[in-house]
Amino acid sequence: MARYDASRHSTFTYPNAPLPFPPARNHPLITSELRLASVVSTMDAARELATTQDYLLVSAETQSGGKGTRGRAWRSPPGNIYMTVGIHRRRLPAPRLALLPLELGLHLWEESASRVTEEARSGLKLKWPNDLLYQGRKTAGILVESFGDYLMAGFGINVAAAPEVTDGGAPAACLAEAGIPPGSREALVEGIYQRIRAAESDPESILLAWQAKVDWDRPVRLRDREGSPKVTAVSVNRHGHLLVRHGNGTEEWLVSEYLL
Ligand code: BT5
Repeated sequence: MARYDASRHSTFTYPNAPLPFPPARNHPLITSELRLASVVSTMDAARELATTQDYLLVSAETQSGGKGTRGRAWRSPPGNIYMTVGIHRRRLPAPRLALLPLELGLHLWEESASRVTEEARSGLKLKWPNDLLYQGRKTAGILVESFGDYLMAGFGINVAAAPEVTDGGAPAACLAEAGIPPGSREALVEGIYQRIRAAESDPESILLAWQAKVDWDRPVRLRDREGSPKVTAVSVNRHGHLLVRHGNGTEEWLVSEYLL
């Protein structure tokens, strides 16, 4: 079994990575933030805000056309978090870019876990590449889109409400069930945004931290494959790809696949 083992990959060499990483400290960080009441999707609003900033943040109270991956809809009632963080490519050297989905999931886990009750914390897990689950039910999802010089990372986090899922997706949960105090929304938004801006973690520590937050025993389904086959996650590599084992014992690396 080949779960990621830091001792076997102790040196990460990315000869083509733009330097410096993180960018020089004397380079001022240029950012923009926008808080909105209601939008169609914070992904679209973020595109309008993007100019040349290093990072930008758009958040909204509700969305009328929230988007998931592959054209799926993201249900967006009030009380939850809908935010998009834009990251300029100059802040995304190759090693960070490769593991960005896992890095984003980790920020989400850290900020959520630090606010729920101690007993609930062990029920919070990540699912590849970056869903947050509480007791096995989907609590948050992240959509990453490319737009010009930016990668736009959209976070939908069920804080107060777990909407009913009627399109064949997994059932939802919300952080209120895990005891997050009312009124935590803004701090959670800000916490995730700060973590993304301050991220300095090296690939190795991202992989190790990420692995520790996954429920490896939980079988997952490949939602977009015929018959939604059930697979078991085996390991993750340093490109952020996931190795899964099928029922017949064959193994396959997933690069980008939706798991139910
Ligand atoms: C995701 O897609 O998980 C990415 C969701 C990203 C939403 C954020 S909100 C802020 C920003 N603006 C946007 O317009 N989008 C981003 P995916 O893995 O494809 O999951 C979508 C599936 O999750 C749906 O097909 C449903 O089955 C289920 N679902 C929909 N709404 C949900 C919710 N609120 N909670 C849990 N599951 C939900």
